[in-house]
Amino acid sequence: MNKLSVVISLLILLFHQSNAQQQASYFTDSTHQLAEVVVAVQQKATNKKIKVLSSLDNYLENNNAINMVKRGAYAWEALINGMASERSVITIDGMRIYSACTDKMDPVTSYVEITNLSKAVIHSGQAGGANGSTIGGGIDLIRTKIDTNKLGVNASIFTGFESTNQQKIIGTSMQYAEKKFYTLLDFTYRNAQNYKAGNNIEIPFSQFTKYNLSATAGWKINHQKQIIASVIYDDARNVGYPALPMDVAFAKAFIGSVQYEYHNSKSTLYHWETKLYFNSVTHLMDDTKRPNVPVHMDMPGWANTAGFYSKLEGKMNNHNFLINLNAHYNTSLAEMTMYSKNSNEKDMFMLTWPGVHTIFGKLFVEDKIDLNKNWSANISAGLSINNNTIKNELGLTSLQIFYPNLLASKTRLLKNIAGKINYRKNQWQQSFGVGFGERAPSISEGYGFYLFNSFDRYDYIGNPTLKNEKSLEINSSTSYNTKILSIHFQADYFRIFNYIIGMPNHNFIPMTIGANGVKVYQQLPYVNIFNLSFSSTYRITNSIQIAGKMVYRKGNYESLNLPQIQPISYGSTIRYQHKNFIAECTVEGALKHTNFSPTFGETGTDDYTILNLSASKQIKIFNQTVQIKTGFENLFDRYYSTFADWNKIPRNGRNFFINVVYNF
Ligand SMILES: [Cu+2]
Repeated sequence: MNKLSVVISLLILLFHQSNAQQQASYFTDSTHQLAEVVVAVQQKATNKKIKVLSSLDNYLENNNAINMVKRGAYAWEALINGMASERSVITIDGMRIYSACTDKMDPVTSYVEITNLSKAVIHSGQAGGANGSTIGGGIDLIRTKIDTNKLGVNASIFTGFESTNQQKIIGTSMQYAEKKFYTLLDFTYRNAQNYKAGNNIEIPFSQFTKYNLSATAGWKINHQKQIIASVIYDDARNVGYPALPMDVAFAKAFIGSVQYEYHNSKSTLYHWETKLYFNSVTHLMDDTKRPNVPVHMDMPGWANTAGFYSKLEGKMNNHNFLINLNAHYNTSLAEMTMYSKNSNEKDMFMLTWPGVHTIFGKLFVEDKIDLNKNWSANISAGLSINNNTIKNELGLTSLQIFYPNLLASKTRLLKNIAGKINYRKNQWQQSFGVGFGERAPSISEGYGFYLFNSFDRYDYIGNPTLKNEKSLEINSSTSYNTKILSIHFQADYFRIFNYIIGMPNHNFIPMTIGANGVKVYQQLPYVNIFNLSFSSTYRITNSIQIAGKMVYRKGNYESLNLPQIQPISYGSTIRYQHKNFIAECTVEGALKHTNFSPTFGETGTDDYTILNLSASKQIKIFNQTVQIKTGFENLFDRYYSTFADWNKIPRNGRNFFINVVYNF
C-alpha cells in the first residue's frame, strides 16, 4: 500500500454506508498519482466537522493544501498551495471545464454538488498535471459510482436547514440496477437568503438559489467492458456576491459525457478508459439590484468545451504505469454593456474576453516502480500543446490598440516532469520529490480587456506577449501511523519563474468609474512559495479521539509579499463515538495576517478563533436508515473574516444546522 495520493473522501458515506468505521474504504489509495499525501485517513477526524449536506466549498477548505476565496455565500474559488485558480487544474471526472465568468464567480467546483460526489482527489504541484498543465496542483472531483451489487431500486431523500441564511436543502438520490444496466439520478435544491455574520449583522446581496441534477446510466457489455453516459445540469439563480459590485442573474452549466471502460485485472493492461465530453457554461452578471450604481452594466459570458481523454493503466513486473492522452477545444467569450443614463448617448459595448478559442492536447505518462520492500519511486512526464486564437474581429482590433503587432493565434509547448522517492518501514513513511512544470497564461491574463478587480480596484488588461510561467518544486513528507497515533508532516517549496501578476500602468486610463488605475499583466522574474503543514490524530480511548492541524505558508518576491497567502492557521477536534452516535467539538482559527501585500491591495486581517459543536446519529429501522446530523458552527457568534475573504466580507455568524438523510 502506498499512499501517494491525497484523496479526500466526501461524507456521502452517510448515503451509502451504514457504518462510520467503513469510511476508510472511501479514502482511495491510488498507486498512480504522484500527489502529495495529506493522508486522508488522518484528516478524517478534522473533516468530520463537515455536515453531510455542507457545500463542497466548506468541504474542500478542510484540506491543508487548500484555501477558499470567498466572494459571497456561494461558489468560492479554491487556491491550491497558496496559488490562485489560474495555476491549477480542476476537473470533474477527468473532464476539463472552463468557467464563463471574468470575475471568478463560477469556479468549476460550483457545478457539482457534494451529494453526488464520492471524493475529491487533490494533487499537489506537478502530480496534478495529468489532465492539464499546472503549477499549484489539481483537483479531480469524482462523482459517485453506482453500487452494481445492489440490484433493484435503492434511494435516499435528504433535507437540511441552516439558520445563518435560512438555507433550505432538499434532494434525492435514486439508483436502479439490473445485471446489465444501471442508472443513478441525484437532484439537489438549495435556497438561501442573506446570511448573518457575527453579532447578528446581515450581509446584503448574499442570497442564492441552486438546482443541480446529475444522472448516470451504464450498460455492461460483459464482465470487462461497459459504456457509461452521464450528464450534469446545474442552474444557479439570483446569486448575490456581496464582496463584488455585481451579482449573478443566472449561472448555468450542462456537462455531458460518454465513456467506454475496459477492465481486466489479470491482464498487463488492466484498465483502459476513454471518455468523450462536452460542456457548456453560461453566466450572466448584472447590477440591476444594487443601489446607487453610476452606470448599470450587464456582463454575460459563455464557455463551451469539447474534449476527450483516453487513460491506460498497466502493471508489469514492479512497474505500475499510466498513460493519459487528452485534448480539448474551448471557446470563451464575455461581453460588457454599460447602459447610458442619458437616452441620447449610446450604450457602451466591449468584449472583455475577445472570443478566444483554445486548443489543448496533452500526453502524460507516469510510472510507479517498487524498488524493494521499503523503497519505491514515481516518475512522471508530460508534453502539451496549447493554442489560443482570437476569433472575434472586434476583440482582436480592441487588443491591437495596446499590442499593434498582435497576431490572432499563438501556440505554446508546455512540458512537465517530476520524480519522487518513497521509503516505508514499519509505521514510518517518508517521501522526497522534485518537479518542473509550465503553464500558459489564462484567458484573462492573456486576453482580458478592462476587467475590473474590486479588490485592488484596478481595471486589468491582458497581455498576449506573456511567456510561459515555469515552476520548480521540491516536496517532502513524513508520516507515522499506528492504530492509536498518526502524524503527518508536509513541506513544499515552489520557485515560480515568469510569475504572472497585474502591475500598474500609468499610461492607461481606467474604464470603470472610481477605479484606481489600470494594471497590465506582467511577469516577475521569480517568486517563492513555501508551504508547511502538520496534522495528527490521537486515539485516547476506543471512543475518544483528538485531532489537530496547523498550516503555514509564505509567498514572496524579494521583499514583496505575494497576495492571498494565508497566515498560520490551526484546528483541533475532540470526538466521541459510541456505536452509531458521534459527537464533536472543534476549535479553528488563524493568527493575525501580517505578511499581507499592500502592493496588491491587501490590508491584513485580525486573528480569530471559532468553536463548532456537532452530533450525529444513525437510526436503523429494518432495512432503512435515518441519519441525523445537527450542531452549531461559530457557537460564540464571532464576527471575523479570513485572509481569503474578498474585500474582507465577514464569515458566517452563529449557525444552527440540521441534516437528515433517509435511505430506503
Ligand atoms: Cu460573474
